[in-house]
Amino acid sequence: MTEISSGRAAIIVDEALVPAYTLPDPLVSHGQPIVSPQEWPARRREILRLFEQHMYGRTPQQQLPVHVTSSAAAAVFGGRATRQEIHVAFTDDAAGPSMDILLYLPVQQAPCPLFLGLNFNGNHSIADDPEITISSQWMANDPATGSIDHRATKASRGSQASRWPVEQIIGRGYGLATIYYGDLDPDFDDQFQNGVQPLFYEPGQQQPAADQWGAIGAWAWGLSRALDYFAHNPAIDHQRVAVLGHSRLGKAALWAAAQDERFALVISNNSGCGGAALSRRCFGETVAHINTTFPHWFCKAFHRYNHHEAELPIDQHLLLALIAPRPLYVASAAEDLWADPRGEFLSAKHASPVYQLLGSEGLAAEDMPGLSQPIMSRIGYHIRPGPHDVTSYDWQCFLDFADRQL
Ligand code: GTR
Repeated sequence: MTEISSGRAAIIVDEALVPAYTLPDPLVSHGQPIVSPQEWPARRREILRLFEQHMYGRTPQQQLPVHVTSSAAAAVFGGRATRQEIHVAFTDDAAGPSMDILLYLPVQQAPCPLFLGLNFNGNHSIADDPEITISSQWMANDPATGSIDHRATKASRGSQASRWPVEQIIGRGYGLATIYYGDLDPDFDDQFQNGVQPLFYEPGQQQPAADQWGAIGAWAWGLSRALDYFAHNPAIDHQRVAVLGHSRLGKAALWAAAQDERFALVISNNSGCGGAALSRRCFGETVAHINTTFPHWFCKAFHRYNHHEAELPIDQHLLLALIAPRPLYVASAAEDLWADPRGEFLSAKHASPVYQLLGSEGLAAEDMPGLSQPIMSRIGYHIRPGPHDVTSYDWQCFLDFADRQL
């Protein structure tokens, strides 16, 4: 065991210490091999149920009485794009749970493809633009001041701009939509009293049952509600929406696309444990670490796998297989050992047989590529130098991948 950084539990960061493991086969159901594409939808449903029951929890299917209001579209970037704020209220109560979509669209004739992703610090943090409403939601801390008064200040405008190269995205012909993840469920353990979960409680219910959704489920649900809205906006090609996310929000993006097949392309950036990385490797963050530090992220049933990864009926290559045959890109960072880059690569590789069954190429690599040598097959992958983050190099690869695959 090696201590990776102070304040974090001791973790395995040495390949030699990875335990021997056997992964569940995506193409075997109840001992029977899946040999034709026609058999995949039933196997897909079975895998999805397993993720619901044992890991992320079930997402409610009831439709809410959504109310959408939009600000006027303002011209930005010298008239090359518009910026708009879309308020989506989930109930008839204007003060009830809601989300705000910050939407940038290139000015063009045809409906445009779009990247959609949740952000960590409020929509106002992605660009230094005084016209963007400052989030009034609960915030873990203000990235600009380090203040933990749990509300954002003006100083945090644009504090996350390096992760959101809006002008570059627009220049490549894509729109960008982002939502503060705390609109859907503020990221702390309050036994699910705030956020969208209570909207779905049965009479007398106080919190989700052991197999019902946690925070990641709620964040993923919000991504699908954004997609509902895109289908009503004629400027957006809602059949070409790429959903992406970094870290915990990468986990949410993968889970959203696994459940909702309307997402045309998925990008996981450094999503790690509970995202793209294989749980059974126990490399970096483990199931026990994540459930202890973030008891509200997954369903309660997942906690029984703390230190018992081998008993999981699923592993994360099966989550990636649920995306098939849609394009999927997995991005790792070399210094981000907590997220297990090799585990992310192997997961993509072991999802490939499902892509191949469906007539697509999967990941066109047997071994992990070198640094900054992106693989751009139907499942794409790169590992770049540097720490846990979203960099302009990552975006360059995401845009190149979308150009090829969307
Ligand atoms: C870490 C967590 C990771 C990852 C990360 C993030 O503390 O252990 O699973 O989600 O946070 O979201 O930045």
